[in-house]
Amino acid sequence: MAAKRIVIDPVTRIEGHLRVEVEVKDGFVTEAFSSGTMVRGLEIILRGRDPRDAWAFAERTCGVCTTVHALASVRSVEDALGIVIPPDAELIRNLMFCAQYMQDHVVHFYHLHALDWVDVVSALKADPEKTSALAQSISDWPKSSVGYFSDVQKRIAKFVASGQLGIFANGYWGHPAMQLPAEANLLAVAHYIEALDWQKEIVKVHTIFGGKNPHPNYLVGGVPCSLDINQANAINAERLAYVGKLLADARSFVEQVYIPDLLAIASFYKNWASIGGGLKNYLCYGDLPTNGFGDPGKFKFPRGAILDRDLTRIHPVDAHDPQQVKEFISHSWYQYSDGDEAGRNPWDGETKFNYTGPQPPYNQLNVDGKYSWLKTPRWNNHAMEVGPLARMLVGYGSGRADIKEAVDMVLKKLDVPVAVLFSTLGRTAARGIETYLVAQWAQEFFSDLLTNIKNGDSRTFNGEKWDPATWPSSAKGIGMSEAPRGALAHWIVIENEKIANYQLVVPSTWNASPRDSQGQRSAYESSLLGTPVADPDKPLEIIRTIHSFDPCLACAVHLYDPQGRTLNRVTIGG
Ligand code: NFE
Ligand code: MG
Repeated sequence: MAAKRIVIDPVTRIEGHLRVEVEVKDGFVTEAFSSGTMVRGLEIILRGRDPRDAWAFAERTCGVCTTVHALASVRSVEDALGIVIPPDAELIRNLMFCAQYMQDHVVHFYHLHALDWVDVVSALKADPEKTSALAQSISDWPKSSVGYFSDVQKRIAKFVASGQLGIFANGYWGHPAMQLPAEANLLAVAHYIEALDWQKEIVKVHTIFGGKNPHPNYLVGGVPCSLDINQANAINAERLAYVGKLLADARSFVEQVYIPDLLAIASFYKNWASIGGGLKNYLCYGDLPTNGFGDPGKFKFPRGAILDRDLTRIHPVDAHDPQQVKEFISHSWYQYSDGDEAGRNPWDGETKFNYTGPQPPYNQLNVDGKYSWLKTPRWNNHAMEVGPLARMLVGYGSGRADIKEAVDMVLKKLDVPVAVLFSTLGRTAARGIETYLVAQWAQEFFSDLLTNIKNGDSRTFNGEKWDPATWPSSAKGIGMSEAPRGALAHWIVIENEKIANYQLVVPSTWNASPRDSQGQRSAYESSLLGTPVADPDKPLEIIRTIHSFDPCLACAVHLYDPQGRTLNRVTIGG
């Protein structure tokens, strides 16, 4: 049989604009291409601005990972100027980070990814009594009565009967790759609805410490809030108690709803433990410092790289070595002043558009030339996967006891070996495992914060270098983080108190990028090879693997055209 090209554009239940093209032959994917079809422009907007203001612009890269670019930005300036933030500021940043993870990962699992595995229409056939028994067999979560599931089922029935599935429209219902029993489908749909409600609570941690969500406030040198348990206008005893309650409730939801659902659903999809592995290399900058960002040995998420899936060897990562991270553009709609073949370290990065497509035959990407708005980052010339799976593998390989215990707990419950992690299922499981850890770590950070306050330390800001007159005439820095979707870093060059260059290299850029100049595929393209496709008109299996990365193309492209011109008109031919 001849290869058939499938175009998915736009991929939905993601953030931003992603096009995926695959060749399918004899029921399997034989070739894959990933393209970011939108262009924005934060690098250009940031040039010439005060570095202390950069976070407020950079944070608008994305409303999904709504804090991470602000964090990377303030860290880049702190790194350039040698600013060390007070311990309480570090703890508050960590608490905001943890709140972000819990919200982002739960929303991804239920609202962006679950419907690839859960058949909403099948839930109508479920027996509420059996659903209740199933719910009670996997968790102590109180909302598990027969009446509760029967009510949820009636709500779904109303949607379906009206012919307007609303938020559930256009799913691949009844697809042969849907493998859950009706009762598991009903349980998951009930929790889809509960999670919608829950996620708006946990982000209140951001509103308390950062004034608002999305896009809470940040500050170079610390955090923009003051701690005083007795003051009405500060983070006082009442606000802190509220944070404590939010964190405890979040942990209950993660432990009693998210993790049991993940395990229950995964147990029916173990065949996905050998699909979608893709690249064999994983990269983490590490995050959640406990002794300042200068001491990565004490991060909760360790730093390091894995090559060729060898978990016995964690390679050191030093982003400050300009040879290690480079961005290539041979297949991206940009140009470099010294030619498009060699990579550039982001400190010397350039952002010049060079839109060349579409080319004949117009209905498919010009994959021999430029075909994406994403640049292609490489670590020591290796294509790397970043994200929850990379973090759990680097943690596991580093012998970190808490990470190992959590990973082993999940593997044991599913009765599968560690090698299953290298897959679509493993990627989705890793996201749940790290959420489980983060929910615990958040409570540790919170208790450390209370201890510091009790001991009389309420400093949240180091203003020693606030005045630009104290800065050197030129300085360079990197602000690293582990965003929910993976390794994130902002590279900043400061000249005469202003930003001379600013480059963001974000998780979805690593994972979703086009080939590099040597033709190496990045993570999405690589992971799709070999994927079975039962029905080319309903490419559910492709969506499963792409969604397992939790794509965010808004983050990945972070460029826009300042004149608002049409830069990309993609024609999809019939
Ligand atoms: Ni817009 Fe983001 C995250 C960043 S991109 S979601 O997490 O950075 O992958
Ligand atoms: Mg960039």
